[in-house]
Amino acid sequence: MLVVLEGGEGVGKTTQWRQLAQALRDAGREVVAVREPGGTAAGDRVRALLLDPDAPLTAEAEALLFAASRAQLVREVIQPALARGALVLVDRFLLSTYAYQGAGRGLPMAALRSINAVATAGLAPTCTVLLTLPLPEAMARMAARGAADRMEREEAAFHARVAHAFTEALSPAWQAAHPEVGPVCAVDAAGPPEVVLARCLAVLAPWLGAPPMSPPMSPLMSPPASAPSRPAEHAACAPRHG
Ligand code: Z5A
Repeated sequence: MLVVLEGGEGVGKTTQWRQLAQALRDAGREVVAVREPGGTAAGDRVRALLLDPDAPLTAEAEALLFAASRAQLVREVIQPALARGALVLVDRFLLSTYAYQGAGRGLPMAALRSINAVATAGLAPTCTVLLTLPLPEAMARMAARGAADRMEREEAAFHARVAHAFTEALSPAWQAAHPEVGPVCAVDAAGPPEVVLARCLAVLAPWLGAPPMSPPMSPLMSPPASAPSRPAEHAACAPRHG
């Protein structure tokens, strides 16, 4: 399984990425948790360049650098981990490129899809969990955190375009037109981290099925009674709140 966590900045995605990895490990799964950009020695150098506020980049160079980091991560980490049966949990993936470089920067989607088909080697996520939070609330979380990187310093209109693109990705029509992104499931990111974690696990339950090892199983890992044993179609992850 390749599980991706997505969302605009300030939604608490990285907090959930850590907690989700731990919850799945506690349930006996081998979890490889990586973040984009980065996750490899080369990718971490690319990440430093991409986030450096003192290194201006053209939109095209930025898109190619994100794709370069992804190409390295897919081949060096993700493919080998999937081949041995591990669950790979990625903090951001292809959908971020579509939202930030496509909607945010205004680069042509056809070009982004083309370079990223090379970067991902055709690998589509099993499921993308999209954390949602009203923009002002997300911005308040970021402001409370302090220092902003190059992307976070973009103007409010840029972040609004990104947020709109993420919302658009939740529509069945958008997902049908972008099969390389796989199913995208919304999770309400409001509330304490442990509540958000429970929502993430509930949304993933149809894919996770039974844990590979016998109990102890966290109550959070219990699939809801109504959850199908496997995802039949994208509608299986209709947005769930509360
Ligand atoms: N990017 C791109 O443009 N194109 C691409 O293809 C890819 C990425 C892959 C990566 O930066 C940047 O690259 C990102 C998109 C772009 N830029 N932006 N802007 P990053 O990895 O450094 O940052 P990030 O991905 O945006 O996430 P983050 O900084 O980790 O923020 P976050 O996802 O919101 O996570 P957080 O650190 O867990 O939470 C933010 C704050 O809220 C923090 O102080 C937490 O303590 C707090 N928090 C977390 N959860 C809660 C709850 N539940 N309640 C209250 N407060 C909370």
